[in-house]
Amino acid sequence: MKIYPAYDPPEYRDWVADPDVMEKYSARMKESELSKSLDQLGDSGLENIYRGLIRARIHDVTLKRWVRTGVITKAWLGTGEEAVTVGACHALGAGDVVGPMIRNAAATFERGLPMGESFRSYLATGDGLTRGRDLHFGDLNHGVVAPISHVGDLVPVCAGFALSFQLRQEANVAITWVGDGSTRTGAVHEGLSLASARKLPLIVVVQDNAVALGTRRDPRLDESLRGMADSYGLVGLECDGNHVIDVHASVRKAREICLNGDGPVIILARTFRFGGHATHDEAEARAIFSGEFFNEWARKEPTGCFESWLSDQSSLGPDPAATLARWELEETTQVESIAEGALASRGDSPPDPSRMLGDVFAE
Ligand SMILES: Cc1ncc(C[n+]2csc(CCOP(=O)(O)OP(=O)(O)O)c2C)c(N)n1
Ligand SMILES: [Mg+2]
Repeated sequence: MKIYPAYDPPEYRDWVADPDVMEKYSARMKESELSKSLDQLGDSGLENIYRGLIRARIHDVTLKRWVRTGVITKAWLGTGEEAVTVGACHALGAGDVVGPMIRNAAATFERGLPMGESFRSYLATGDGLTRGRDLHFGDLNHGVVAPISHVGDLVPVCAGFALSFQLRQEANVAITWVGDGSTRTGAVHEGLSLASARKLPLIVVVQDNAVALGTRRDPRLDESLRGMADSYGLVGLECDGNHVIDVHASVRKAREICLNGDGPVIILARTFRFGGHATHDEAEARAIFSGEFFNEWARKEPTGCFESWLSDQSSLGPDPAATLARWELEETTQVESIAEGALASRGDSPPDPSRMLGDVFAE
């Protein structure tokens, strides 16, 4: 993968696949659930996942470039956590519903919503889904619930979607992501309590990056997160959030459990986000952990590791590196063109003040 020194974390700059990390990464592919995922995905599924990881990265690189060049003031990026979003989305069925957090933005375009909607929302253009009012966009036509700001609140919302699937006897699941810190909110507890009592087809991915804003996770929370599924009497799975096929396998399995009537499922995914809460607090986020901690997570960079594993697969033809480079270039060119289109909208389609109060619901 191409490195963008001006925008990528400094630990990525001289990134090369670490033999120890890759040995474990490849060994995991032979585990039964991961093998099942590989069989199900086939060559085209693996290509799509790779392209999805690249899309997620370039989407974020674009936003960071816009922040650095003064186009927008800040952005909420998922740098380092791409696999936990992309792997999950590629394990879903057509009628499933996703409730992403704002840093799982890739879930919107991996579920078919045009990526330009993300850029238009950031740029507040009048032709975007929120017509320039907000960057918390979603579209139920694509099964994407808007990633609202209130952390944890999408758990009860997605439990509601899961309840509707159950009542209508539709073979779909609802999935949402929640941070380790946000698992402590009342909303998460209420959503999980309802989902557990009604055995709803709900998957909650606990995206555990060991930090909530400027607060490091208390070691006691480590055990508590592991025990979460038990405490609700649910099935709990764990996965390496940086291993895109491990994430895929866990979500695929969780989906089977849910569709069998044995949901909900909580998946604990360990990962790490470079760059902190958002682009404005990178320096503060760096002060929370040691340099070695950042280096350790950089070695497990999800796109590079998957690319390195793919480059050893004979199915990519006689020159896997050239095939991967072509896929990366195609995706990058596409994202750049979408970004250009969104920037043009900023001039062509400013928000219309007369429509600002439309689509607002209140009681
Ligand atoms: C209900 C609510 N409380 C507080 C906040 C402010 N806030 C935004 S992100 C965040 C920390 C979230 O940490 P975590 O859930 O671990 O997610 P991470 O950012 O680490 O992925 C907080 C407290 C909020 N957005 N919503
Ligand atoms: Mg966290």
